[in-house]
Amino acid sequence: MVERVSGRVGFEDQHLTVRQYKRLRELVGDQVELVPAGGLVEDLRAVKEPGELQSIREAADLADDMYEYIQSRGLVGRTEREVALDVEREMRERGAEDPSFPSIVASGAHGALPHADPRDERIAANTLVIVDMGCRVDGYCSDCTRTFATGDLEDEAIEVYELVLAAQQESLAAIHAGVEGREVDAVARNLIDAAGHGEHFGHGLGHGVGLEIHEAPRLAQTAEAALTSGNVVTVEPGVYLPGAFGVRIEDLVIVRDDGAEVLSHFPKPLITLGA
Ligand SMILES: [Mn+2]
Repeated sequence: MVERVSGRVGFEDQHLTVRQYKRLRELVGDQVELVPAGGLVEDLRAVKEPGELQSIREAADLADDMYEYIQSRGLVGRTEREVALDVEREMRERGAEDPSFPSIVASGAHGALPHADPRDERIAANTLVIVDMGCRVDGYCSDCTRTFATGDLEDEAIEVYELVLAAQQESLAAIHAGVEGREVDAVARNLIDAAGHGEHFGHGLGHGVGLEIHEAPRLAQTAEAALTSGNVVTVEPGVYLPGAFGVRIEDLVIVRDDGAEVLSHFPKPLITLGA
């Protein structure tokens, strides 16, 4: 028998089903006001405690190690799926609970799809390959993207790579507690716009990372919330040329009062990997 009480009770309105809500409504009785409070926990979660930061740091370190592993194994001649499965097996061997999301390995024109699934296609020489993956450690996610070359590239691919790298570094430098998410997004977007690729950067600059791979806060054109010390966000501009190639470079960072502490350490200048 549930004791009848009065007052206000917050409930999680983003995931609670209608059926569960009706059951809750019955259980708490008429004297209780149910208040949608789905953003409450996410807002609390957006500022990480030291123990949470330690887990995220370990997850980011493991992702760094995975990029070194990819570098040691080469890309040319392997299928995208082979590379993705190999890295996911290896991260588990080294202590990850899981990948923090299905790994993306996308070569050539397939890289122009920001959320590409790895295919049973062999990776060719002389193209670009986007690798976007993360590891889960103690329940906490990491997220990192690097774009590799597999040989000689056309000038346009090199120019786009340098543009994305500049946008990534300049927007990283714009991060500190107090800046709005949309202001950081604008730093990268303005640079990419000015180079004539505004229409080829079709997603937000970044997102919060924690227990979930996508959580608060956002770095996007509509993100008015100011960043807070202890937020953990990605910074991941991309340029995608349909039918040709894509470039994305992503670091995971902790927002601090005076800047961004970058947790992703794998080098960002263009690296060429052979077989
Ligand atoms: Mn990401």
